[in-house]
Amino acid sequence: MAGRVRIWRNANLITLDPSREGLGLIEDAVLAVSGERIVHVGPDADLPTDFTAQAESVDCGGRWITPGLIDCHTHLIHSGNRAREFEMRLAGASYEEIARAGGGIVSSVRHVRAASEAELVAESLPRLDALLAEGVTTVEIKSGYGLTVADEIKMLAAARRLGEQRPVGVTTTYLGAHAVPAEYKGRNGAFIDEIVLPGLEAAHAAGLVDAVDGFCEGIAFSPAEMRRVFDHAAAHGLPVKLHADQLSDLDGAALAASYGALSADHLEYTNAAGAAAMAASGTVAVLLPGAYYFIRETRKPPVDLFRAHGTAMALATDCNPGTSPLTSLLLTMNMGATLFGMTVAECLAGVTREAARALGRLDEIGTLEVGKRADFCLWSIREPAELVYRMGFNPLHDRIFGGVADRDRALPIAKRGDIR
Ligand code: DI6
Ligand code: FE
Repeated sequence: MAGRVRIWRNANLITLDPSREGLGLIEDAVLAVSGERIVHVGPDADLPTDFTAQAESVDCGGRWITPGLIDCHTHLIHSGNRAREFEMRLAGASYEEIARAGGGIVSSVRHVRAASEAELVAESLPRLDALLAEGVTTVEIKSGYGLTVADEIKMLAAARRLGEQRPVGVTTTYLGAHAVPAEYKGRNGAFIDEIVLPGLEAAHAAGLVDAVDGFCEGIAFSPAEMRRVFDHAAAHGLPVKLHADQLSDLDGAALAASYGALSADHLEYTNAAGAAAMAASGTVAVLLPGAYYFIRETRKPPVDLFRAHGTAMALATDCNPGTSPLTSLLLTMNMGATLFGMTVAECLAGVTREAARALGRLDEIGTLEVGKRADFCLWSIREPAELVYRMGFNPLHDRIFGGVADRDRALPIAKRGDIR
């Protein structure tokens, strides 16, 4: 047997292994790890003796183990916040009044342009630490607040840097087609020609792009404009994702599916044909209840249609300063259940296996299976539903990334007061 083996015993496993039923539960189980990989998953009684002989073992005390949580849709890298704008909205201010007061997405763009890469990293680290403290082991991070070639690259480089500063997997998504900046107002086509497509090429050449995303909406980019971006992504062999049907039904889900997108996200206004097309193309529905809650949307994503068609569903925070200032995947699961009517099993799969699928990384992460990365969490709970049930309580006991437990490293968690 290669390498030193470490075994976690006396645990209950939520494996999410698709070859097992439901959550893939195994009680009184053992998880064995060698190096960065899982080498055995099963009931204690089945543990091969060569493991027990030479392995170092951790007694989990009957705790539960899940795969490491995966936040598959975030705008974690940003600068400044929009609390003032939030307060104005509470007081009844209109969109125009907020825009006139310098608020809205343009204010986030202004802050990101003014920040250095190091400042973006420093400002975003507390948000990342909040996610890690609740068991996140992989996070997707988008650009989209730079909206110049250099500033989009700066955001993606900052995202990669976060992954070097903390034990976490980071996947980067190029979101040049997020908004039209003031200097291109009314000239979407020119913005795509002069910034979005050249930015995609430059960021990709720098090795900073794992996927390409866009905001397909009346207030952002049309389906025809998104096709231009997706055609360019396809020409460079990059997978795509789409912010689709969030505020209106533009057939965004079907558009994403027609490009074999990894995911289509938001989807409050998605129709039956869109749900069916996504199921057929294996495009994951990434649901973002934090944004739904924060903007007080009333139209729910069509969860019943996704179930009926067999469309995979994931859940993510959409952490962003404008519509979802949320850094808790545990609360996101609770919202998926209470606001969208998802089951406990759907919520747990949504932040593990289905989130991995939405990132195109299911072969590596997202379930507890032999051969996958040893990214997992120990929870001080008595039953799986507790992870979805509580609001604002964190039962995480330990987080293991690549076989190494946070309890065995001096993990520098930035002071919560630092968050901006
Ligand atoms: N959908 C949203 O809700 C946000 N972006 C997106 O694509 C809004 C981002 C912001 O207001 O900063
Ligand atoms: Fe988003």
